[in-house]
Amino acid sequence: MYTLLSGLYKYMFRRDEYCILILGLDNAGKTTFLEQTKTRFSRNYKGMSFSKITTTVGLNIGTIDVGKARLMFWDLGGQEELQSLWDKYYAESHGVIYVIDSTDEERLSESKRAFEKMVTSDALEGVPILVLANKQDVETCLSIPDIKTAFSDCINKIGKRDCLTQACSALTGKGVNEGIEWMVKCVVRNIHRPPRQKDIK
Ligand SMILES: Nc1nc2c(ncn2[C@@H]2O[C@H](COP(=O)(O)OP(=O)(O)O)[C@@H](O)[C@H]2O)c(=O)[nH]1
Ligand SMILES: [Mg+2]
Repeated sequence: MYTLLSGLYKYMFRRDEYCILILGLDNAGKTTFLEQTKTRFSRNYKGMSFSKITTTVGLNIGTIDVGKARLMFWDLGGQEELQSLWDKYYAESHGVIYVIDSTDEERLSESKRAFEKMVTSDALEGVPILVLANKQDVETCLSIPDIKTAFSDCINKIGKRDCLTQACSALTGKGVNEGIEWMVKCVVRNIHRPPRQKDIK
């Protein structure tokens, strides 16, 4: 009887776990996005003040539950010397959130290069990518069409995977729920697909 009940309990409260990487150049707003996400999706989470967020040197982690899915976020440092560490996490990840600073036109091509490198990595084949055009609360920011144009020659490298460009403000929270809900839908759907090449090896 105990086994039956504990089995039922485990079944009812079981959550599938998914690892989501948060990538992008330093200062794009990755850590602010993670804090905003935790504040919105974790009932009792008392986030740190957004103004207290400082440069990420190592890695920030965070977990949220959405329905039956548990998302574990890894917010990796975006400075050039830390970008070489990103691919150490690729094989474990189910989704990528790539954050772009829409106010920084000067570094847009640098961001595109980092995106291109990430998206062509074999270890990420088929993994859904949410591109966040962040800082849309700033009036003078680049629009979604501007950003899509700047990234247009990456489109054929994205392949058949799910990819969405979402306007967002990590600071005000605009677009955050939409982005997370889209990601949940994609990773949950993917778990029922045949395994990725790297899982077969
Ligand atoms: N206006 C505005 N500023 C933002 C937004 N997101 C982040 N920032 C600011 O951008 C700076 C870098 O943010 P941070 O989260 O540390 O970036 P990270 O290096 O990618 O983790 C900080 O001063 C943030 O307050 C946003 O949506 N709008
Ligand atoms: Mg950071």
